[in-house]
Amino acid sequence: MTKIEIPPDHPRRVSLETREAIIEGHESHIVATAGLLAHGRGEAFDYLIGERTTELAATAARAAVAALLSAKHPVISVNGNACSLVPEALVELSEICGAPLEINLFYYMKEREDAIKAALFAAGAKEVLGTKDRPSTIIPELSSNRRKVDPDGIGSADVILVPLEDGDRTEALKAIGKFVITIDLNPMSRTAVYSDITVVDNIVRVIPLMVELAREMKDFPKDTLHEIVKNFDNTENLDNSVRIIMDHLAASAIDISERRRKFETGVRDQ
Ligand code: PTJ
Repeated sequence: MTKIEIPPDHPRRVSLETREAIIEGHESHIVATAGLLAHGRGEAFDYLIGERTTELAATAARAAVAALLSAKHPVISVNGNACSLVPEALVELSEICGAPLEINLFYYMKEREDAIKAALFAAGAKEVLGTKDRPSTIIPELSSNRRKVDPDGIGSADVILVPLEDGDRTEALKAIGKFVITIDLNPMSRTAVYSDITVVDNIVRVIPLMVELAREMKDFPKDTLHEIVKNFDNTENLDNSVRIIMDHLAASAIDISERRRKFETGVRDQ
């Protein structure tokens, strides 16, 4: 398929470019077909939060970075969508936090694993866990493909970052005592609700932000990092994230007549 040129002044350029990245990822076997649908659901929620990193999300991202930096054995789990959208930022975050990258796929296919591994190495990764040539161990609480994990990665991790997850795995990881951080644009998803820290934001914006935060916080004393994690309240975070969506919807409804008026006078919006 030929890549379309998105005009620089297109009002929805960022969103369209992100779509292109996901489509390309699908064509090169990184992204599962279901990953395209998952992305569409994410886009809809992103629209509802105003396609921006809210203050709440920035606070959650800070707590997430504090948890990764203060962990004994942190791991970053990588699926097709995350790899296609933010490969370089994932590698950087992994390096600063000393958190190995582990491929863990719901829709497992050897060609997808190979494509993701190649993309991570091309993005600068020196090591990738969770591949077929490595030992594996089983999470008994889980029946999907994701039950196979790397003993040097998720198998022995205390803190795991699982961007864009399915609820079953988060539930299983919690059942075996892991501290789970997720990034999910839907604050009502099972993953969002079961996790210890949920960053309600688009991975495209927030993984680069987490890289910046990790650089800034990497020399913080452990006590300070633990304190940041302890003071974070995920229930409050999720309640307020849903409220942001409701407020945004209410404001958008009021705004419709104004947008129609502007459109009629030739002013474009998003
Ligand atoms: O690569 P695989 O085989 O491991 O499969 C990955 C997918 C994403 C297909 C799989 O994990 C899946 O089916 O996920 P779900 O259950 O559809 O959940 C995905 C969640 O991520 C949904 O709640 C979406 O709203 C959210 N989401 C989608 N795109 C983004 C996102 N959250 C943050 N940033 C995004 N860009």
